[in-house]
Amino acid sequence: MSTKVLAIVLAGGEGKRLMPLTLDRAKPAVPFGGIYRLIDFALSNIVNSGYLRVVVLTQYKSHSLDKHIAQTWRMSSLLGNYVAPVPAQQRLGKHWFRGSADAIAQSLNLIRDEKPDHVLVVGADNIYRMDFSQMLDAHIASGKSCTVAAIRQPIELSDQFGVIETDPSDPTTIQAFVEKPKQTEGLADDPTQILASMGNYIFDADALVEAVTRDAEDDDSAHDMGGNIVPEFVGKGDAAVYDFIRNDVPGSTDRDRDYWRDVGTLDAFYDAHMDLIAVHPVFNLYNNDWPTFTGHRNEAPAKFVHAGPGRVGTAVDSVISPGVVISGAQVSNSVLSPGVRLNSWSTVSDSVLMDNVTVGRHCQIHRAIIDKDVVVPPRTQIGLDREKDLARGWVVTESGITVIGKGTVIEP
Ligand code: ADQ
Repeated sequence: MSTKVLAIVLAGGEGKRLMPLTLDRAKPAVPFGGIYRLIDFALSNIVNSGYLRVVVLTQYKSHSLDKHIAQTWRMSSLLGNYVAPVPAQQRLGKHWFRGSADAIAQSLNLIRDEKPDHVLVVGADNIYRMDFSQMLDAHIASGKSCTVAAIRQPIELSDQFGVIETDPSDPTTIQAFVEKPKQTEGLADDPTQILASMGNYIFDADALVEAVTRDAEDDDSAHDMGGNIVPEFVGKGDAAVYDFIRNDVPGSTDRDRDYWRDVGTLDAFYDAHMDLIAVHPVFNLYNNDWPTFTGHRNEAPAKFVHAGPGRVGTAVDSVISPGVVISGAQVSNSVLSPGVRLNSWSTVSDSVLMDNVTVGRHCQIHRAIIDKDVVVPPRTQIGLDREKDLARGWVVTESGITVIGKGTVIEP
């Protein structure tokens, strides 16, 4: 059935828990996987699903996000297709976006102009592959006005997700939806798990416009999609659930077909990188049937240099981007972004190095995330001694990953 779809990407999140990576960029603009930004995964899913009219709602420190979208996601306007970043419009008063529903309320003119039958609303901070056209088919078949995509998650994480309870006599209908509950019960067939909202929704356009308009006038509302809008549809018996594991994306394997990661914390962000470099990756970047698009700088190929006796430049079990030069240094289990330079007698293991990080001679870097443009002076140790790293002002996560913010000047 042919239906007109407008896709809205919610990209205004502040990403406090990803500090210092979000110190001067919005969370969806955080680099991921060597050459991507987080938002590339949501946008690639949308365009691979065949939806080419896309608005990206931004607000917080959106400069590098806007730049990335303008440079990478320019589309041929010949057919009226676009990916357009839209900052908070302040159409409803002089505030920026409050919650995510307010972001949509302030941009309702976009829906009125485009006149879609359905609106796909997705978050911008998750790593996964999904064909939204299959979700749309299920949405239409359900006869409901709202469909929420869902995946099972460990019950300990229930306070990070919208938790869905389905109707036992009609498992596609959502009976209850609680946003980030402190305590909840597990699923009947597995008490260790909950059914979590993925933060992706499809609405009948008219019903969405009506709901966010009403919500905007409610001073008691937090104006949040998960906290306010979805529960309202659920309360009317008008919300369906779409089970993500039914989604079958071209080219996916048994290992990665139901991969979905919320990379809201530094540890989750780090773990998702390690998923990429596993020998049999649980998330396969090399699926050309469902490509992840991004912008490339014009970079020379990666180069590995034998710099002298005992100074062989190598990398194993690693993802190495163009423009990297590994000269007499050893890299393992790591992800290196474009322009990284490593010098002799240094080792980098279990780490993520972003664009243009330069590492001098005789350095040891282990279990670290180093943001763009950091210069690591010779003989520096990072990630070997938690207390020393903290004393130098770096962030060390609960699981012991040392994180160094963009452009940090490291004293020799
Ligand atoms: P969270 O991700 O915690 O939970 P939220 O902080 O609202 O919810 O972020 C959702 C998306 O909206 C993100 O992509 C964020 O960048 C964006 N966003 C937030 N505020 C915005 C604003 N004012 N303007 C524009 N964009 C904004 C959500 C759901 C849960 C679900 C999880 C799954 O609320 O129910 O389980 O996602 O990750």
